[in-house]
Amino acid sequence: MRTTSLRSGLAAAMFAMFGAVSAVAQEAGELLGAPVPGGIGFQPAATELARDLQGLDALLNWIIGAIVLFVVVMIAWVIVRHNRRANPEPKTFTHNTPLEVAWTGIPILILIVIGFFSLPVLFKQQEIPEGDIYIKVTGYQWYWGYEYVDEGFGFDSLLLAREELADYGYSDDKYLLATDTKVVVPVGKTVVMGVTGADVIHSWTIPAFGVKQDAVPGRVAELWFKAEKTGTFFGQCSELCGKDHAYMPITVQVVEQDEYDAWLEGAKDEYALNDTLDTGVKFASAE
Ligand SMILES: [Cu+2]
Repeated sequence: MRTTSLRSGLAAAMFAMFGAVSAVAQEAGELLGAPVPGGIGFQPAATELARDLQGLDALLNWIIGAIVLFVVVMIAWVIVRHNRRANPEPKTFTHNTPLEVAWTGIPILILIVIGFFSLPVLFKQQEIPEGDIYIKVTGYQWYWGYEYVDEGFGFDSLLLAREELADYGYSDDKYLLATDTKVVVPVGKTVVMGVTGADVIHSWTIPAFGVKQDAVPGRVAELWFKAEKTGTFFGQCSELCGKDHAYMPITVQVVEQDEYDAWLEGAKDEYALNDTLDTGVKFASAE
């Protein structure tokens, strides 16, 4: 559809403009999706989805900044020009039709502009494409379980204690981020995850991928991502789920396709469930 491509083209141009700062940070930083001490921005984007939503965030910040500036200037103007000394005889009118039309119409226009850029980002996240790999992820109190539904294996993924980090090749600052097993996916492939909860509501996220999905018992909600760079990416449960909510991190490793194939062979043996595995997972997008 022509309007769609025009719209996404415009959106891309805006994101290129406002997203420039994060793109620079991306090249300077290491290719890891992890929080950094003192960091206040986003983690470097590792997917198109993350780039889009960071661009949208930048756009909204410009709009918010302009509105705040405008209001501050008006307040200052009122303070200086309309105080009792400067303006001893105040006017007493109560209506001003052009002004009322303006303060109704301009906010509507601003909202339309925001919607014009935000809805394509939302739809891109929510319209689940056909996946190359389907993974079911289940939130438990308090760890995550993963099933590679087409491969017939699955495993649980638990927090690494501080003293275990070095054994698994993580530095000390990855405490509360690193897990014993990790989700391994190939770079440049579409991964569709079916997210559910076994007990209470959890939430699965990888900030660098721009994905976050509540894990609700009795439902399989889907998210998708296509990682553009190899590396290790961390997330944490993002829905308060009980006393160990802070201790159920998420680790995803993105590798080249041949490394993935090799990992898959080993994982099938190591994590085999059984031959008649039927996880009962229904991916709506795969039907
Ligand atoms: Cu939680």
